[in-house]
Amino acid sequence: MGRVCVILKHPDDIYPLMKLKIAARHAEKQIPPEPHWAFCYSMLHKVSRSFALVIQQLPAELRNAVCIFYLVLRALDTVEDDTSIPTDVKVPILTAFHHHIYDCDWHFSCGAKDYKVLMDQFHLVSTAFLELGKSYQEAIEDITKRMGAGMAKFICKEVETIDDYDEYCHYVAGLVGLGLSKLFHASGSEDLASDYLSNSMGLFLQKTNIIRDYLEDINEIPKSCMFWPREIWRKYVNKLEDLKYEENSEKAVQCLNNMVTNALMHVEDCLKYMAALRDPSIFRFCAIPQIMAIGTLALCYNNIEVFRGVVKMRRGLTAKVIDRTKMMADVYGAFFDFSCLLKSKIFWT
Ligand code: IN0
Repeated sequence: MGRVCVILKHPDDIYPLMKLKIAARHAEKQIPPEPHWAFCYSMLHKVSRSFALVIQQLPAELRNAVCIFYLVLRALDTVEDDTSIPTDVKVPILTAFHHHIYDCDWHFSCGAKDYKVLMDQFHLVSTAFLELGKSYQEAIEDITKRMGAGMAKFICKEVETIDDYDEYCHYVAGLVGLGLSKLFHASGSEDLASDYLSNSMGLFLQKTNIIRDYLEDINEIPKSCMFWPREIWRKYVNKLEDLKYEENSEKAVQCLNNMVTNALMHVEDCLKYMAALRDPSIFRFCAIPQIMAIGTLALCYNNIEVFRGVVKMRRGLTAKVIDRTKMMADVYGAFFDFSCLLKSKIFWT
């Protein structure tokens, strides 16, 4: 469907879409004057788009810490994802990344497009990192260390069991939750959340990405790692790639629904985590990605298109979520609505 058709079908998307566009333009004008901070914020806008807007609304000190945390994680991710780096080169970079962030002379060229620029200019991220308060630096260092070690452990390792799946997601996303909770606490705005609930926040987002990105990941050349656990897909097919073939459509959708059901187990923890937040801007920062995730899961459920192309929430709906998420009642409302949509797609036999 073309863009105009989508808008004609959803005319009430227009107002939030325009509001988002204006907010994005305003945010891009607010880039700080110091060159290293200017680089970090313009990079943030390039790699995260709408999410950058929500970061921008955080209180100043916390905003800087989250911006740097986000870029450090993206850089770590770029190293992990670059299949052209031999394992014996990659592992020491991943495991020593928490030292590299303190070293303004360190750099390693890899990745492509915006990510290549991020890696080539990484000294600007380090310069900004060194200006953060000690407690922010320590939280970022600790998570970078644990995540790098976890990524190194999972290089070339198949995700066999559901426990492996939870462990991998812990390293790449659960730890982000633990780190953010520490940053929120360090800013003085929030109580320190439990590690368990913080981890669930990350797992819910990451599992949604892994489900949505099946086709992109399986078609990647050279072959990239796959994160759907064998313990789930082996009930439906012999090889994970068999899910994309038309003759296996019925099995593929059953497997997909099993994956979605697994991700939904984290919802209760996520709602508990968000209900405990006090600062309205921190609340929005956490709630918007979570609502996008439950929306994406509802869209993916029972949907063969996951194995045929890209399944994504329409831009207008994303704009609406950003515009309308203000307090916990909005989160409960959105989770309720998307759960009803998902329930309507269950085939009762
Ligand atoms: C994130 C998370 C994120 C935000 C808020 C609270 C969180 C608590 C626990 C874990 C993660 C939390 O949100 C972003 C959202 C994002 O980047 N959205 C993209 C869309 C996309 O598809 O890439 C956008 O452009 O809007 C997120 O996905 N991750 C992330 C990374 C770093 C930080 Cl500091 C926060 C990535 C991931 C892997 C899910 C943790």
